[in-house]
Amino acid sequence: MVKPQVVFVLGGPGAGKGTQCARIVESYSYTHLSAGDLLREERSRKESEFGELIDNYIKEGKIVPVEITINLLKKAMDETMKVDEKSFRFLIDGFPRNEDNLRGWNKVMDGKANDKFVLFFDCSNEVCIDRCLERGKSSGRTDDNREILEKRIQTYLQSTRPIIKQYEQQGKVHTVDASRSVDEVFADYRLIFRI
Ligand code: UP5
Ligand code: MG
Repeated sequence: MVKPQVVFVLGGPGAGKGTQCARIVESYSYTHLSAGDLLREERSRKESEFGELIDNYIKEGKIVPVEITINLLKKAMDETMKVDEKSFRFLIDGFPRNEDNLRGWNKVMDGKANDKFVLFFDCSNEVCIDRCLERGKSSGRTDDNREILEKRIQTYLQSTRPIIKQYEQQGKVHTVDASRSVDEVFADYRLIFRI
C-alpha cells in the first residue's frame, strides 16, 4: 500500500488557502481536501448525527472535536486512493488547527501518512477580515460576518498559530506573504512545488 503524502495548508480565515489550493491542483498532481468544506458537507447531510454540533462550533468560530474531522478526512483520503491509487498526494487545507487536531491526526494516521511540509499563508487580520466580508456578500457562508469573524481570528491566534510555530521549529514550514494578489502568491507556490 502506498503511503499518502500530505501537505498541510494553514493560515487565517480568508487568507486564500482554498483559492491557492485550487490553483495548485491545476498544475500539480495533488488532491485538495478542505477540512472546513468536509465539515460543512457533513453538516448539510440529513442523516448526519453531527450536523447540529458542527453548526454550533462553526457559529462560534470554534474548532470541532477532532474525532469528527479526522474521520471525514480519512474517509476522503481513502476514497480518493481507492478510485485512483496514483492519487496519493494531498493538500489538507485548514487542518490541524489546534493541539486536539494534532493529537487526533497523530493517533489515527500514525505511520500511515507522510507529513511532508506546511504551507503557511501569512496575512494580516485586517486583510483576512476584509476578504471574508467581501466574500460574505455572495458566499452563503454563515460564518462570513463581522461578529463570527472576530471569533475565528481569536481562535486562529490562540490555537492555530502555536501549531504553525511547532512545525516551524521542526523546519517544516514554507511561509508565503498571502496579502498580495492571487497571481503573486501563486508564483511563490510554483517555486515551492518545484522542489
Ligand atoms: N481571495 C483569496 N485570495 C486572494 C488574494 N490573494 N487577493 C484578494 N482576494 C483573495 O479566500 C477568501 C476570499 O478572499 C475569497 O473571496 C477569495 O476570492 C478572496 P479563500 O481562498 O476562500 O480563503 P481561505 O483561507 O480558504 O478562507 P476560509 O474562510 O475558508 O478559511 P477558514 O480557515 O476560516 O475556514 P474553513 O472553511 O477552513 O473553516 C471554517 C470553520 O470550520 C472554522 O472556523 C471551524 O469552526 C471549522 N473547522 C474545524 O472545526 N476544524 C477544521 O479542521 C476545519 C474547520
Ligand atoms: Mg477555505
